[in-house]
Amino acid sequence: MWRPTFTILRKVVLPHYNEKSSFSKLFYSTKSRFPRSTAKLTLISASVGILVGAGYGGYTHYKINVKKPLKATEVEEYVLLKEAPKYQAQYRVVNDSDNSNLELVLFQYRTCPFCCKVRSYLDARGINYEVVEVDAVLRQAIRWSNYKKVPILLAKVDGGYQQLLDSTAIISMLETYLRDKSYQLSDIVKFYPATRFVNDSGKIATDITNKYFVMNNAPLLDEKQKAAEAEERQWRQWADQVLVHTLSPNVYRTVGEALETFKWFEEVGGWKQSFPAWECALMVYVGAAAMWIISKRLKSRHNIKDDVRQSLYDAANDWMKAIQKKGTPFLGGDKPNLADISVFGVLSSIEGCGAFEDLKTNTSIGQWFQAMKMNMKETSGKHLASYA
Ligand SMILES: N[C@@H](CCC(=O)N[C@@H](CS)C(=O)NCC(=O)O)C(=O)O
Repeated sequence: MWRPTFTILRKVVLPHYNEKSSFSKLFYSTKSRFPRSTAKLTLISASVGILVGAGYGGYTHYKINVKKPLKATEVEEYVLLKEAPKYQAQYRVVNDSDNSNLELVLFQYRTCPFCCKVRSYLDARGINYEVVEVDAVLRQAIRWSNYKKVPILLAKVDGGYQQLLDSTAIISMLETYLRDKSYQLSDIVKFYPATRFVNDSGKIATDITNKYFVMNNAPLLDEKQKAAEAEERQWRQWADQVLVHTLSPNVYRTVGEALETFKWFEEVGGWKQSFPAWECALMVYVGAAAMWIISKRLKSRHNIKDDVRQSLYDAANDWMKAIQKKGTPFLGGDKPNLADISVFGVLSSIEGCGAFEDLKTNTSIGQWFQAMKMNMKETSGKHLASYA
């Protein structure tokens, strides 16, 4: 990546040392039009600029190609930690009837749709867990991890702590575990290889193979069950690839809405209890400004309509149509399936925003959302302040 810049560097800088070269003629032709000191200054500025450019190019090259070599699978994300990283839990969720034998810590942003999705799953399955709120600007609480996003779920396993990543993969892995507890989560991650790749923006991204699949050793499914599983996968995918992209342009639609949204994040995320005042202010004001700007880019990247609310309503209507077609309270029938849990989780991330109120007023999704909430209440544990 930085080689072309290096070639330019040689061509421009070397004549400086060898005034008799053909390039020096070029330089001197410039000299005839500018005073020597101006020309010198120009050359020095250009050289410094090029050196900085070359340095940055070299650094980027190093970051992409040397420090983090691209490997197809087996990336360091799944390294087993011998010891738990130091963390300060904000609260824990305790369900006395949890028999999962899991010890989990969720590193999250309270209102990140992917984190909400994981919490919805844990609550729907009545699993105990601790929650660590991560500062979205400084991200100190996940410094220990080489995965730079949330959610990260840390699970105690034999011999250490297993990091699980990607909300959808986390849900599939836990569901696989609950169906057959003879496997440890450190074995189950092997069914879900993590792959690194450079995305369209030139950044290194991680994706997880098989993430929409729940593994099991059950005998072959009949056609009806197969169709139900395929439908569940399809809507889980829709939650990640369609629904989630309608959120940011809606909750950060104007500067005012972005600020209101971040103030709600601060309140429900318990930021004031977890971070000093200056860090809260940084998160609220820098976050709101950044997200207001970014949301405009996200709007065009994901083909959201100019009337952004309409895209949100369209998504909700598509989802409700699928449920109405089934004639049951949930897509999963009388009980929510993983698609219901995922859609609920994603939507719950904007529950305190004006956009969510508008959504309930303008579509019929409110009734399903309320039914999900009631369902979740029956299964989820109690929230207890952290003892840490
Ligand atoms: N595919 C991932 C996406 C996770 C993700 O994008 N999380 C965002 C927060 S909503 C994040 O951590 N972004 C990086 C950052 O904040 O710097 C998942 O489903 O967990």
